Parts: sequence; C-alpha cells; structure tokens
Amino acid sequence: MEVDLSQPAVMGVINVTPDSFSDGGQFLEPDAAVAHGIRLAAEGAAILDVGGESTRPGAAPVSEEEELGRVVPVIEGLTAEHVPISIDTRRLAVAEAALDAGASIVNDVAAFRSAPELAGLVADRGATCCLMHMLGEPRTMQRDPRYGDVVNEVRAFLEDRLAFAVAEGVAEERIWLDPGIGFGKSLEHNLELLRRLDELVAIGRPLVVGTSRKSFLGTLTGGRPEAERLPGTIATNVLALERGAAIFRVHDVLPVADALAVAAAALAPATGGKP
Ligand code: PMM
Repeated sequence: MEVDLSQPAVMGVINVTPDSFSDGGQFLEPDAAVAHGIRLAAEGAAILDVGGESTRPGAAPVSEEEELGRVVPVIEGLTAEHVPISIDTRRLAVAEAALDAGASIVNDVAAFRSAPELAGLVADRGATCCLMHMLGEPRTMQRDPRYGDVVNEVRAFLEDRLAFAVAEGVAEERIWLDPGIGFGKSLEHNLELLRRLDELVAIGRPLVVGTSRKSFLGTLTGGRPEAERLPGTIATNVLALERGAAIFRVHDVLPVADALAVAAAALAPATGGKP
C-alpha cells in the first residue's frame, strides 16, 4: 500500500510495550492496541507504526518471541483499516512476520546495522523502509553523546546507510531517512538537527521526524511530563514541515494533523497545501 507524500503524512504510534516512555503499558493487550490504531486512522494517520520493543533510553531488550507475539496480532487486526502499516523493529524475523501479516513498511531505528539481512528482505518484498540515525545503543545512548558537527555526521551516516540499502537491492524510491531525534543526542543536538533539517532533506529522500513527547520537550518547558508535551510536539513538527520533512511520527495524531494541514496551506497555498 502506497503512502501519499504529496501532503504531510502523519505516522501514528502504536507501542505494544510495557515500557515505552510515554505510553508504555497502555496498549499491551492486542485488542486495546488495535482499537487505538483504528482511532488513529480515523484521526488522519497516513501510516500506523506498530512496535513491540521499547527503545526508550535505558530500555532492556525484549526476546524475539515476545516481540513477535506483541506485534503480529495487532498488525493482523489493523489490516482492515486500509492504512499502510509500518513495523518498528530491528529484527529480521519480526519484520518478516509483520510483512506477512500485512505491514508494508519496515521502520528500523538501527538502519539495518543490527540485522543487515533486513535490507534483502525489504528488497525482495518491494517494501518501503525508514532508516534512522542512532548513536550507540538504547541502553546507553543518552550517556554524554558527542559529535563534531551533529548535522554533518548524521547526514554522512544517512547517506552511507542509503547507499548500503541500495547496494542490497532496495529501490531508492522506497527509502525514507530519519535523523533519530533523542537517539544519542543532547538537547543542543536535537535543536541543531531541527534548525538545519533542510540539510538532511537535501539528501533527496523523504525525511521522517519523531519528536513526539520526547524528553527534550520537557526540558524546554520547565520539566513538563510526557502527557503535557503536545504543544512542544506541535511546535517541532510544524517547524520540521517548514524545513521540508515529509513524515511526522506522533502519538497525538488529530492535533498534529490539524496543525500540519494549516501550516502546509500557509506555506504553499498555490499548490493546494503541498510543502
Ligand atoms: N522514536 C521512537 C521509536 N521509533 N522510529 C523512527 N523512525 N523515528 C523516531 O524518532 C522513533 C522511532 C521512540 O519513541 P516512542 O518510545 O514514543 O515510540
């Protein structure tokens, strides 16, 4: 199933985990997760992103069986929505089962470094993939991350992973890139990436951004908890749209979709709202 990128595409987050940082435990039951996905689709999600492994800073790894058992029933339950489904995983077996169950996008926060064979799977199935930058591992990534120039380093990494995926047979037009906001980045690194997002858009592939409820938004607003970070989420997504991002990964689909529709119309009225 194709994603329409002629307008801002909102990717709604469905974390089937006990410990994701802002919604862990809410959707561990398959029925609750499916119901949540149906709601996000009705709210305007262009993609439903299903994940069974928390990548929150400090998160412990989950077994493959556990991850499979969490995501497959949810994907099966969501195919009737006819909204493209992405599987947020770093594992080959999970991605394969998810594609079999009806997903069409592999969202890999390790950009095919944990399981290089994922590239061949995506190529064989004609799937789309999202390749994300992360410095280090979720367990340790927020311990004093350092860069020379964060934007140049993230850009070089994404270009390298794009080249790897293409060399493995993935069609270039099936590859999205993501700077990995919050994945081995300080507050300043996140802000610099948002400020200079256009330099990553210049690589020439659709850019995914995930700022939703992340901790830097709490830091910037006097310590607001996850549930109170929607204004910061909207501000950063609108800014990312203005800088050329195409896909917006969020928990709160309805308010962000509305904000992006208004911002897109104001940015490019002559093209009917296209950024
Ligand atoms: N962030 C999280 C998980 N998966 N995938 C992509 N492509 N980009 C992200 O920024 C991203 C991701 C962590 O957030 P969550 O725990 O709220 O899902």
